[in-house]
Amino acid sequence: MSSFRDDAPPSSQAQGVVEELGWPISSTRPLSAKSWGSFTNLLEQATSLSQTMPSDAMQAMAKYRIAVENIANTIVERTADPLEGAFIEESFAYKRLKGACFVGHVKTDLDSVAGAIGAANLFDGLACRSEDNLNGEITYVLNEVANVDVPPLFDTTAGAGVPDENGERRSVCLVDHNEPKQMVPSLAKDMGRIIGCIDHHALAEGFTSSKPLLIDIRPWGSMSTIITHLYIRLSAPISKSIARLLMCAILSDTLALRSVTTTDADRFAVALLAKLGEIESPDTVAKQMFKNKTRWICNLGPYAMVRGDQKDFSVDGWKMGISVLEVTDTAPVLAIADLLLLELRILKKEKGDRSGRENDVTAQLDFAFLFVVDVVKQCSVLLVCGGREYALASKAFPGCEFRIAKEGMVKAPGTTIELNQTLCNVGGMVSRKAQFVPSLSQPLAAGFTCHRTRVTDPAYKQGASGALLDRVLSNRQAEVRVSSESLQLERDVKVAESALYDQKQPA
Ligand SMILES: [Mn+2]
Repeated sequence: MSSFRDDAPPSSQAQGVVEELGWPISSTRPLSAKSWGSFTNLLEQATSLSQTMPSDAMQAMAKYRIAVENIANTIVERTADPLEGAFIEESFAYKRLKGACFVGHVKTDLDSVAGAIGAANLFDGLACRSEDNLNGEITYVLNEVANVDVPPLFDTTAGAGVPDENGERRSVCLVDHNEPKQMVPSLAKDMGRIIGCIDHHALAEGFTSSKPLLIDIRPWGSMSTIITHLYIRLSAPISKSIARLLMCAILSDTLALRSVTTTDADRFAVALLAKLGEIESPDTVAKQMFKNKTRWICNLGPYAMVRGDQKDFSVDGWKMGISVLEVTDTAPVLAIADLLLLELRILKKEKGDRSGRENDVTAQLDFAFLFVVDVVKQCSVLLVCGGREYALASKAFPGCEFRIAKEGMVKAPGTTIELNQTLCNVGGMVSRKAQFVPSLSQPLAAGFTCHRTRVTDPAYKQGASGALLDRVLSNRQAEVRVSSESLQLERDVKVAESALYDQKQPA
């Protein structure tokens, strides 16, 4: 069945597994329809590599070595003399992205920023960042790996958020998101400007348009993989700097190609970009990236740690918020687990905050979860901030061990959860999109009930601690301020804590 095996030279058995899999693609012969046929066989054989190679990035490099060398060599010639396919793509499909403004999602990440820069470079456009603060991973990669400028802020940049000297604003192409909730707020109110979307997320219900858009959404592990693919399809040269930037973004989104969201497209792109970026060990770069991100995350303080990478989901009328912290070491995060649990409780309430007016309980969350992902060991723990969360987590992660989130904690967060239920070890799960959300959604979709009804239910009643916490928050007794010492966002936790924890067990 496999022409790869039938045609294999007899000596191939003696060669290394990588060499064997590479045959008959040659780094000197140009790729042809025939050799791409063998490439398909090569992909089918790929699983046999997993036991023999030390890391996923090394596997990818080995697996695609010959194909990568081939493309790296020919891509320069193709720039001068584009393939017909590239000519057609550029003339017809992608012409409308020329000169556009490219911008990623708020609560931004490396994939969003790198993808915007990569796309703007490809289409002669303007890359913008969606918000002011960039995490430690983004600044590390921009400044120290890729050596590119930090893109300007969308809202204050001429041609992006404000008109340029000719009074004009560019068309916008979204990268790495399509949900209005994740757009720069000024853009979400002005979606008519959007002419394109390059993304790797599920299509959101709220994403509509009055005119047809150019949409390139692929089920790959990173949006920057799609941008890499576009460079190749359009026969465009990939500079060392852009190659490094895109490679880092793919490593970031796929946790160094180890997340379940990783596809062969991502592995191939990393192998190619490492070659073009002259990076010998993507793993070493990834480790540095994750270390910089961890240091940055742990310096944020509990308020920002809970809100930095937080998304809301709704299943069968239940509303849950899921925060994720990806770190190389979970110890410094769990050392402040008590404060994180408190912030999760406050976050649920905060969603109903109507600046000064009475809290809109129906806009609150039913559940708030925080997953602490260990990107080195590729496993996660879940912080469980209350009785509802415990009820759902114990159904969503059956058989997983629950324990106390922080040794020495003395008060459980609420009257319907015990101290030894405040952390759940969910094991080898690491992906919000592919694992956390589906696991938590499943029981909700299957008729979940607990001691409370949905917050949107007219019959919903908060518990005593919830009601008191509401009052504390609306009286601004635990307001968030910038600490003059640490420059972290901080609040008077004592008053919030006593509202939450000092309630008598209901009779
Ligand atoms: Mn992404």
